[in-house]
Amino acid sequence: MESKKPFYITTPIYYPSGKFHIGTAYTTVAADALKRYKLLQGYDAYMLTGLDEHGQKIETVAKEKGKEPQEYVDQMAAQAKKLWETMDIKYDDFIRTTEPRHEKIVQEIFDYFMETGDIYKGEYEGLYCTPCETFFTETQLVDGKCPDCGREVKPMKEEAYFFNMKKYADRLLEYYDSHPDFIKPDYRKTEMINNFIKPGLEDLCVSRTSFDWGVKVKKDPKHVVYVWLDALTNYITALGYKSDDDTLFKRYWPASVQIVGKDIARFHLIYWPIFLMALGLELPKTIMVHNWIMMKDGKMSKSKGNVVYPELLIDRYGLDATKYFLLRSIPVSQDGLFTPEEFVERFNIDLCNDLGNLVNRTVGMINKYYGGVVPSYSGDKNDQDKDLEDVTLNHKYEFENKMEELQFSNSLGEIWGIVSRCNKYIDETAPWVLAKEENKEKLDSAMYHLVQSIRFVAVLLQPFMPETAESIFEQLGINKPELKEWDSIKEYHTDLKNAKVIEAGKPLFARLDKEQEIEYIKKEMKK
Ligand code: ME8
Repeated sequence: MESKKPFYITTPIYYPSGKFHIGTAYTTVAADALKRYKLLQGYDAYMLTGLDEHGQKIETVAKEKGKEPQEYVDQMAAQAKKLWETMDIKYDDFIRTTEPRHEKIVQEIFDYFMETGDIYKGEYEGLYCTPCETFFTETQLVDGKCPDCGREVKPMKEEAYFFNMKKYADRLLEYYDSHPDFIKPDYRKTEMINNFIKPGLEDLCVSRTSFDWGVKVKKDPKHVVYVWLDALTNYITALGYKSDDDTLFKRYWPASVQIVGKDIARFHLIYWPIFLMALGLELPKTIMVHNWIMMKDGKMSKSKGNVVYPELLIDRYGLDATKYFLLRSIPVSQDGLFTPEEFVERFNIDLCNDLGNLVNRTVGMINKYYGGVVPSYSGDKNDQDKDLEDVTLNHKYEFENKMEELQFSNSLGEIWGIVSRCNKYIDETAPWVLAKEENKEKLDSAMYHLVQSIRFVAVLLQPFMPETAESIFEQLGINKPELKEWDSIKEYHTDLKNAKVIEAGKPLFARLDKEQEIEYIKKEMKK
């Protein structure tokens, strides 16, 4: 294990303020796919997720439910872990900000910043949005409301500690400049510079006295640490930073990829790197900001009755189809849209027609013409075969590039590029005609090439749709582990000797009745 290169991936830690919907699940599903991809490539990939359990918002929600905050977050933590288990998320650690291992280090970090002078005492007067736990100035408001969530803000004044952000603004800009991979996609960097840094970075208020559900400032316990300073440090406290055992920190920090949604980009692209600079630590290699999954009528919200929970889709359509839709639906440059129509359409077209039929037809033909045994290949390829080889390798190459850019939807698009080319290849070669003409050489080559290209599809699909990938391997009779590995698709040709497809191919996905399923999803959403 030590010889493998470490690759540390984090998701944001979620607010346990309610049940997670498909939008919130997105970040974690994406991180999980990235982790599986890096494992496939031979990295020692380590993934962290968890819960952001402090702050006024959580205190209020707990009260509304008639519970003590700790009792409430304990219950929510169990619920979150259960969802990740249902979704087969392979996280390595689940941090909760109420754990002593985290709270103790947050206090030490706060003390340290007081000692270095990065944190100083002052008085805060401003407009506060409770759900977002953020102060705003008049000019930052949109129509007099919170620019992030659109809710009412109220005037508040309190003695508070501040973090000297201004001091670091130039260093941050220089860092952005000299580290082109730090922010992905690139346009988020421009947003940060133009919207927040250039207009002048304000010092950040990092303590509160108006409530006490949080980490107490050790030297001034009527203050609790601002929930964002508390929360952001989870990425290092989970690794044992400043603790008696910092083995994980030494191994995995700096993070390779930190994935966050667009609403929390500012906290991760400005405050987080500045806190790290102030601690004298290295910055993460890449922070990836993704767009959101939206509904036709805007954001998902209980009050609108337009919320889709992952369980609804998983129970009826399976985990892989749900993951596929999530990862396929958010483009790099804009929000993705969930509609029941689009979900059912993608299921029927991408999964049943394109992928499912391809595997099914191929297995069927090998059974029919070869009694199930994949024919060997004489090496005498024609133009169609050569083209299929080139297109397959090219999509694989592009897949790698897109994964490097953390463009999950486009990466899946590359896999489907191979799928479409295979379907076209079947039409072009018309194996049933070759069989009739007894053109054995060409038929051998066609079946062999289809199996190889579908094998590429299955290898590349493993991080995203592991069950489907396994089912494809099984149907093609590819049992040898080395034929499922990343290295096995370095080159097109591999030894398929003894591969025997299953006797009766099973459809990977059963076609949905469009009208009926759209109705079903709509009805369940209203519940
Ligand atoms: O922000 N589509 O937690 P959170 C895609 N506790 N992603 C979405 C989404 C949607 N419709 N709705 C939410 C917090 N998300 C903080 C993080 S980290 C130190 C602290 C994403 O529970 C959102 O962008 O509000 C974020 O990445 C994640 O869900 C958790 O959001």
